[in-house]
Amino acid sequence: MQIDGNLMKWLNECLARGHTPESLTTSMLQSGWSQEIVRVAMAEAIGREIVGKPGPSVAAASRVPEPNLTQSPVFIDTSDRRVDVWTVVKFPRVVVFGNLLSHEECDQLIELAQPKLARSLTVDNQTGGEEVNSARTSDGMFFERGENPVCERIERRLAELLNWPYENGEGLQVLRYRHGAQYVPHYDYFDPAQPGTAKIVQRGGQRVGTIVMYLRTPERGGSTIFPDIGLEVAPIKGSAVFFSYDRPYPDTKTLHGGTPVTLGEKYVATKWMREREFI
Ligand code: PD2
Ligand code: ZN
Repeated sequence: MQIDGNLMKWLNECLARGHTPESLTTSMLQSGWSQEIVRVAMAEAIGREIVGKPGPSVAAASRVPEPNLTQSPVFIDTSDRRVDVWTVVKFPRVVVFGNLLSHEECDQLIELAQPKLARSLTVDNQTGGEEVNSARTSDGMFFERGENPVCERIERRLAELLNWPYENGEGLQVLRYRHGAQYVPHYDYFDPAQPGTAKIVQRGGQRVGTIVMYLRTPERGGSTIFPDIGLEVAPIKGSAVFFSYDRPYPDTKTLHGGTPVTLGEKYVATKWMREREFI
């Protein structure tokens, strides 16, 4: 993000007059500057991120998974597969990959998931338990991390592609969307304001990244949308959309959803990545 020169000049003058970075951050936010601009401008002015009490205004940024995109590669070689880079968005960080999974791997995951597919549950923020959620009309199941050779192979590939430890990944989740099924826009991080979150994040900290891998292409609908940036990703078998969020707040612009499938059936496998080892 490029910060306007006048803003930087004003910020540096205020700092020179003795205003503290913290007080300036607060007053800029109160006067309506976006959190992202304030964060980036302040980091540029003082040469470090402001780390404060976690909260929407000055939340500390976590490290996040990130593919190596230096030199704008057209593909990325992992140990066992050449993955294509289709689309890159800087902020929010979104990368669409092609050829991440072979068609055989997609079919195998669908096959292995069948016995356990049931109406999707989502984490209940109030209790930290799970509940049926009308916002998500797909059917789903979780594999354990490394539950079978195909899961393990894919998870090791993802760890390499996204430069994020295998151990920090949750097990793969497979979702089936039948005709009309959708996933209304949501954030994948756990809301810090909810009472159940403290318990959930004991197992490896917050979620900091997501990759949704498409296992079956529907004929109509079923794209993954990012309403804040007007991005729509077509759910093509073998491809995937990755995005990361360095703090659990909406200013990450990672609101996303799955549009209704209007013809055919869509299957995805989702991998969520945590800050630390997921146990
Ligand atoms: O299937 C999707 O397109 C989708 C959309 C939003 C999946 C998820 N979120 C998810 O698994 O978190
Ligand atoms: Zn999601």
